[in-house]
Amino acid sequence: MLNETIAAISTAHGKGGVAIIRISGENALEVAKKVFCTKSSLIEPRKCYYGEILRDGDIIDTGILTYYKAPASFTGEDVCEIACHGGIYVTQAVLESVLSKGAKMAGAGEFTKRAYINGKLTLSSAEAIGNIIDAKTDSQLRLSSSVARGVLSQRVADIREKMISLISQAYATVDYPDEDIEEATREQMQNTLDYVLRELEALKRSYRAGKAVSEGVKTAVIGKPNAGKSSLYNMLLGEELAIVTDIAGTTRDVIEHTASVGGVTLNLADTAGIRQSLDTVEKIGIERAKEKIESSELLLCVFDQGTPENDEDRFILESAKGRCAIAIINKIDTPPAISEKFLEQIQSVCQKTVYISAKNQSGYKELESAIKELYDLGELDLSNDAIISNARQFSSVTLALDDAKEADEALKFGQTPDIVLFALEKALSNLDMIDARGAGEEIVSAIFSRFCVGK
Ligand SMILES: Nc1nc2c(ncn2[C@@H]2O[C@H](COP(=O)(O)OP(=O)(O)OP(=O)(O)O)[C@@H](O)[C@H]2O)c(=O)[nH]1
Ligand SMILES: [Mg+2]
Repeated sequence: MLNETIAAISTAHGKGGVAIIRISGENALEVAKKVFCTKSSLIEPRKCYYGEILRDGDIIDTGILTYYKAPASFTGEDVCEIACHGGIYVTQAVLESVLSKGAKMAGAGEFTKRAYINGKLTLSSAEAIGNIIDAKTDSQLRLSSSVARGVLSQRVADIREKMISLISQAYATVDYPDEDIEEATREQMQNTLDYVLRELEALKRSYRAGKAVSEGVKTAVIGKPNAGKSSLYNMLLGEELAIVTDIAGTTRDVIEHTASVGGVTLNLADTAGIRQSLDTVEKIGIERAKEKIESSELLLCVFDQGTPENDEDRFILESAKGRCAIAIINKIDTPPAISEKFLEQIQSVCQKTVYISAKNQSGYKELESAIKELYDLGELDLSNDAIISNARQFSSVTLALDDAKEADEALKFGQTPDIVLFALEKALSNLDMIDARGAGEEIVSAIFSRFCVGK
């Protein structure tokens, strides 16, 4: 029930300097006062009070109480936060004391869910708070922090406002079904609709970058034995994670780690060099490498410029056909032996070609730029542009865009206003799913259950 007062430890579980126990709900202050004893008789909002923390009448710690009065709090309800010393046992004891005085243990993400229900956060902002907590790279942090601040919600609200004005214009004409939409109104509607279409298209496009940052791109490093795949893998990860030797066939198992390159999150797999082999273990590794080629979204195809191309190189290039692939011409510190003709073929198959020396760690910047460009990160500002970053938002935008296109056709072909209106209303309800004005309880619960308890 929403009006129950809930409590949880909001800081990380483990030993630390300070821990915070958060209480939210109608009785937050009443519960806090039973546990926290301070000299001031009046607890005012937005002030901190030093005092003693009690459990069963005994002082168990000293700490700070902060009171946020509804609606000016994270959840929009009355909130009290007790900061105590950050030991595992003492924090648990303070929480138990709070629970014994009438608060109920909060579920996963329950504070944030209440903030959403009380209109303090939109659904995409709430989701983004979860992503801030989970962020592992700088660009993930910048993107989720911008969505949490409401940059995306603001853009969606702006498009929504334009759609509502279109709908009200269509309604005004639908009352006179025998008449066509007046020319001046039609023109005005067309202008607004063009704007809506442009904005929805830009949002839809932004998913390529948003997804590449937030979810990451499944990437396989492939090439013939000894091309320098593992050397490149280590260069991208900034660590010697894969074994590098001059023995062809060093890597057998697929090795996987995550790297952030040019802001793009690469879920990187190093693979066995592909060749005809009689060795049982190597053969299994090569099979796995081939499976990785199939299941990856991006291929980093490594070619050794110091050796003439052979069937193994040709197999790699063949695998890259029709795929998203970057050619890495490695070992540029050695005399070139690869043919010009083959280099031309590489360039015509792969979206980008980059020259590097993995051994000397040169060419990283060029590869970074290539990846950045491939995922549109050169054009977008992660901190300030409206970017969609998950499948739920993408599906809403795509559906809304399709409906808006339907409305556009109806308007252009002079259809009756009710047809235009029907398409516009569908577009609006699909767009509204982003910030879930119409999202069902199931979607909302699924989003908040990803959070930890205390958030
Ligand atoms: N000169 C030179 N040697 C390189 C370069 N990159 C890698 N090598 C050398 O090439 C050999 C093979 O490198 P690896 O990174 O193990 O190659 P690999 O493609 O992973 O090889 P397998 O796992 O056997 O398929 C090693 O001796 C590396 O030091 C480079 O840019 N220049
Ligand atoms: Mg290797």
